[in-house]
Amino acid sequence: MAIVTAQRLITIERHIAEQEHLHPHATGEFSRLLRDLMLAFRLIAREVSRAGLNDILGLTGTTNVYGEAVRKLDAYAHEVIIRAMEYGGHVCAIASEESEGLIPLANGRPRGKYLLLFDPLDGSSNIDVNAPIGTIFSIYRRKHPDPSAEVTETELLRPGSEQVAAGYVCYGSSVTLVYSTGNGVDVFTYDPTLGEFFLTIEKLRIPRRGKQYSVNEGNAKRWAPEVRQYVDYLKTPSEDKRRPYALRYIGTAVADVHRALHYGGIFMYPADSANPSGKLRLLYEANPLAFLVEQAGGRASDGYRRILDILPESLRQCTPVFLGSPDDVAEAEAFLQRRHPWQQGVTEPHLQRSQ
Ligand code: P6P
Repeated sequence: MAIVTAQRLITIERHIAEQEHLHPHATGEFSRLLRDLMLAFRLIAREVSRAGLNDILGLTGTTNVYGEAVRKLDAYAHEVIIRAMEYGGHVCAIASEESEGLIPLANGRPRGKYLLLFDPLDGSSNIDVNAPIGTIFSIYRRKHPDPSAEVTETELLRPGSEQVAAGYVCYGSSVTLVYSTGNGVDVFTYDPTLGEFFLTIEKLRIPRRGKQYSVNEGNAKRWAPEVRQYVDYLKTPSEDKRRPYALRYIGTAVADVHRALHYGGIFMYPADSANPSGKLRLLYEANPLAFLVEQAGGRASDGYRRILDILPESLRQCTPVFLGSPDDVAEAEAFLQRRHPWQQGVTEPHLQRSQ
């Protein structure tokens, strides 16, 4: 992992162009799709930075497909991404967490070979209190033999392992773009005075293990006993001082995963009695975040299997998520699968030897 000083002046445009040269058969269409997305992110970043000033806080008065109140910034981000994709003409289908099914693309515009799924504004309940929020995107290449055939919803039900790119923008104290095309994870920081995303971390690598865990402990009474045991384990001081872990929870998956990517540790949204399949959406949140975590050397699981191997059955499907440092996620899986020594009452020294 290399911290890149802005003096190298590698903008996202230069980076995309350099990545394109790595693929001799590239037509440039994928690069143009990414550039269209970056335009949308600049527009969203501008509105987020002015949210308190331009009457864009608050609710639209509508609800999304999950019955959640849609906030104005949600709606703005949703529209901007759709319009950027329609104009660019490099996608043949788009689907948003905020909408039901495929989003019809305007007639008369060219259609490309890519499928885009996105969460326009992740963590929108944090908008009105100036806490970090994010945009998440996931890109697949269409596999249908007949490019002229109408795209059907089932074509988007692809395992996350088939993503050709995924990323997020975290609108926090600074605006950060984190994305991967399968060749590691690169981090860009936005300079609003120039409207440029500058490469600031090249090939980000997540620590093998961290000292922070991120989960909504308010759900603890509704978790399975194995999840409670794992979190109790993290909170129990250990002889090697590795535990207790610190709890950090923002309530925006993008921000909680962004911290785990940098500091290590684990972000989790387990299943609970109110959300038996977890809360995070597989296609719009879990898959792109899992893709990035794995590309950074981390591990991404639903507690039992690799998230990127899950074959989706519906666009709105949810999944439990355990994302982060490989050793931390493997330890969480051991608890969920009831094979961790601590669950058999093994004391610390044996525990350390067995890990
Ligand atoms: P809770 C945001 O609404 C979101 O989908 C994720 O970004 C976040 O991790 C989770 O929900 C927070 O859920 O139940 O802790 O408020």
